[in-house]
Amino acid sequence: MLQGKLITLDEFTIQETRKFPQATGELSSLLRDIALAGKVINKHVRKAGLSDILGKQGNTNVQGEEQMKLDVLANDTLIHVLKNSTDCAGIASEENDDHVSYEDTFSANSKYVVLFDPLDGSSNIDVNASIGTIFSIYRRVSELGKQCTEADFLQPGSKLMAAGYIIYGSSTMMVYATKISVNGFTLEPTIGEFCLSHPNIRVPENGKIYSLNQGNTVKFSEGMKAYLNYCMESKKEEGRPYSHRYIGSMVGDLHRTLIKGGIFMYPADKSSPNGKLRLQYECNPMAFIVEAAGGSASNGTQDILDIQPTELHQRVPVFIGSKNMVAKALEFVNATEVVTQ
Ligand code: P6P
Repeated sequence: MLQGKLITLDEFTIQETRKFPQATGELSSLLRDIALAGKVINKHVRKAGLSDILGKQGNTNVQGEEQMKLDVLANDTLIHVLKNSTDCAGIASEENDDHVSYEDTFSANSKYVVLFDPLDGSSNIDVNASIGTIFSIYRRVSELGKQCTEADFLQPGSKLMAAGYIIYGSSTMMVYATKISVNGFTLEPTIGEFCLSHPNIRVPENGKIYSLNQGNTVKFSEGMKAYLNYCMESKKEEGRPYSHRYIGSMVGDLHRTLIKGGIFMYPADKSSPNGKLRLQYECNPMAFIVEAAGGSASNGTQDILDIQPTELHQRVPVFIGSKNMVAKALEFVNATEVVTQ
């Protein structure tokens, strides 16, 4: 609510478009389509406990992960809505082996492609914890009028035009970033519109929360173990010991980090040398959002957004959040000798 008036997502994106005379409104239209898909998914998530939509689909996805019924519904919804968009040439999804190129003339002449994790954190569906849809929007590099190519979907995060997520939590919010700013919109269910509720989100440079699956500690590097000890060391003047918060849903953990500050990590470990999270539709969009809000995102040695993808479903370690906390974590992780406290 700004100056007592609700600003809808559409009104906001139109205002933003007006700032760029050369803008065509295609990106705004694509964001509207993604928001529509989010509203449809939200409808099913909100009543999941009452309809036969909970539980497992009975098959596994390209990741070898058991698909939840809502995963499949969310994936199908996004593919269908974006196929009918006039601004999307094709998609890639966590749930699909390969990218999908839309063949109708409108789509083939569209200049954007979209990658998404349709329902991240789906293991939380049955226990009613926050889950989310994560999306990335790139300008295609293949020729307009032709089919999309793999290269369209293997661009580094630094080439992103926009990225965002929809979090199905205590309220349903859509947060998206361009290189200019990060803004959050809360779904007002009585009018079915996402309305501006968190203008110009900035990540605090420092925070008091560290977030990771501490159950993996025995498999971490010595540097990573040293950093965890640092987090738990009681240094009141530096706000330590930090609090540990971990939902096991990247969107939930990252949304808290974006709003309150802190650091979220999914490091490499002995059994997962590249960590668990996927570069193209989890880490890159989240890194784009967090860095646009003034935070940092690294794989431990390189800015996430600078990584040149080689495979659609590749995984990367991730350290993301408040700039100063990420810097401190990397000091420990990359130390050649034990960092003093
Ligand atoms: P773990 C959910 O399955 C997910 O992809 C992310 O949303 C989440 O951050 C991570 O995996 C949780 O993984 O190994 O801690 O259960």
